[in-house]
Amino acid sequence: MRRSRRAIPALAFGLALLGPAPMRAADPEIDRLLQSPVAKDWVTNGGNLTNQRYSTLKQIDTSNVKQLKGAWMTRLKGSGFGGKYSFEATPLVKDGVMYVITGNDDVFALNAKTGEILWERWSGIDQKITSVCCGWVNRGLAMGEGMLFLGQFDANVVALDVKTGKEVWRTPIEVWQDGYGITSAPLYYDGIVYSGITGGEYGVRGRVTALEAKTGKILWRWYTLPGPGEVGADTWPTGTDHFSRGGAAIWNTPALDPQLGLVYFAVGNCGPDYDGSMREGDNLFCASIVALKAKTGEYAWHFQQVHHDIWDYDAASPVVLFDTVVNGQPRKGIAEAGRTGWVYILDRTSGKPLIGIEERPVPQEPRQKTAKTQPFPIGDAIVPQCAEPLEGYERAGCIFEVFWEEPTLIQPSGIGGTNWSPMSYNPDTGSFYVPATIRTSAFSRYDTKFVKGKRFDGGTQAAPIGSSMSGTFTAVGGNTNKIAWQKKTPYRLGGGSGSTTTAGGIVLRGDPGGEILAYDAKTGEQLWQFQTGFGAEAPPMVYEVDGDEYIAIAAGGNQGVGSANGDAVWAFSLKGQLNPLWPPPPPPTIAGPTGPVTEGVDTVKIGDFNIEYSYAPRRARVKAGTAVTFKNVGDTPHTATAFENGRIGSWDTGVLDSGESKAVTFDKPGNYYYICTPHPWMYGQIIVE
Ligand SMILES: [Cu+2]
Repeated sequence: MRRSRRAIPALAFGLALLGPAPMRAADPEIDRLLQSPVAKDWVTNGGNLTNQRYSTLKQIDTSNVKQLKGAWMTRLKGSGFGGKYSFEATPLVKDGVMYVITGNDDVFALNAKTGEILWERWSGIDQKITSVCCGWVNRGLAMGEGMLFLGQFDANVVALDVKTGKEVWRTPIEVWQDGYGITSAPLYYDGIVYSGITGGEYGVRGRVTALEAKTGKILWRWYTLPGPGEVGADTWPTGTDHFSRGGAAIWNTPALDPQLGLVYFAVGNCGPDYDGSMREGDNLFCASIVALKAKTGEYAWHFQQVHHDIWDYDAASPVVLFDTVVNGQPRKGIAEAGRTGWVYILDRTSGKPLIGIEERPVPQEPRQKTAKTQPFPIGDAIVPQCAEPLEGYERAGCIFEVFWEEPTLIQPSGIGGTNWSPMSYNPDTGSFYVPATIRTSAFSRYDTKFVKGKRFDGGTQAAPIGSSMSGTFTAVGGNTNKIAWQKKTPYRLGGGSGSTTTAGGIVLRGDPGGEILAYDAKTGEQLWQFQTGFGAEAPPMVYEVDGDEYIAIAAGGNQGVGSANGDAVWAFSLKGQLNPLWPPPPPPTIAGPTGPVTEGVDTVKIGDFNIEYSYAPRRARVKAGTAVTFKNVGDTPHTATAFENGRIGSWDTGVLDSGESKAVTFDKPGNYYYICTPHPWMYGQIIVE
């Protein structure tokens, strides 16, 4: 019997007891580190193949963490510094060298002890790429066989020489002009590089691509939208070609279980995002967790979190593998934190719920072809799942509330719950540490037509003007799905940031306000905070050099949250001498246009000052009869679209490509709010006297 009593204490080591790497491994050392509990080195985005973000280092612990100070801070020469970028990458460390990638796909190697830049590789990437849905961001690197691997905005996977940063190979997965891109960290294991792809808002066909690490040759690809006759094809209307443009992007790095031979990943929303009318059926494999055979890409199992998604409820956070005990039985788990506000916990051998997930009837809207039931995990949601009624809005509801063209308030919004932020898992406490966003959206659907390479979203969802936005940070029991402790946070945590935890009993996270914080993993007591001076919107990581433990975090802000831009990497240790910086301007906590009202304006620039997702001025006062020209001086297509208590488009510039402009005449005195429909976190206001 394998399930002996002795197996249970060994679970504390997570996946430590997985089988050895095959003899023919291309990089036995990296494969061994990837399969082992994380210690001195951190060699892949999620720490190791589990994505647990758990380090066994314990020099820094609950008793001394408050003594931490900065060991070094390095500015990355302005790379990825600006309003269109986010800095969400987890640095990697191997043998005293740190590797980090910025929002401009530029890679830097640093001395992990001193912060000195050893080499740099500037991507030279086209700044006019238009297939960027949600800010310029790169979530991290992978390494193996003497190379670093990265995905780029132009949909290329690239390998660099780890010693010099020189390009070794480059493989185009698709072209960005057709709506594709890559923002996720790849995963390397056993000679293969696995990469996701973006474009869920651009009518693409999502997929995982496996490349031969040595050459960049494509070994296999698995489409997240089944073609005719393939598994899941019957969840789409027959006789349509929706499989070629239904989205289902992959936003984050996979996990892999070598013993089971499976690679796991989460799949994003369907396209068009908010219009289900032309895609009757459950729409696999949108908003799902999927397992494939790691060598061949053959389908193994799937679990769909949201059937026939019309709320933009992507599964966008990385999946986490963990071992636990349920009802006295050792179980192999997999979990993912969703935008719905639930953590989905499954058996990773079968894809069946580990604790229980019930199909329950939900509200229906025949025009949207809504699914009859939706999965409700047993346990606790980590954000409120009902919208508060609001003056001016006639319709408000809870999760899975339906909508058509009438604006409808729903919470969590599709930009709520846990978005891209990774959670961590601590085998000592048995808890996940989950960052999340509390935000209500006014959803509405409108007509959309598929044009290759253009937005294909069929509606929008903006937070009502004046509504509050905040966050939660929650410990969730891995074998209960119940809240162990929860902190309310002033800023939204679900879209950037992420958490990391250690055998020292601490859990770490960055904050949009600029701080890195440490909590007691067991109790949630806050033990330490340190101001980095920039939006601290990347997951922390932990490593060791010359016997000293360090905690590192990239601090460069997040355009979706509106936190302060930067280009810094900080490392902290018990011997550190550097003090905190002054706090940067805080991100907004109330939805709507901010800043002073500019008088007598006749032009509003969109994307000015390299702040791609912004109007300048955001607020303007004009005389009745003024023609206001909206001019797109940014790189990405934008709109200025009337937003009146959630109602869209009583006036509208339509889509303005880079360089285009359109004038709108405001005849009647009043207060005119507007948004950009593809980027509904952009707000503007015209006050007409
Ligand atoms: Cu926009």
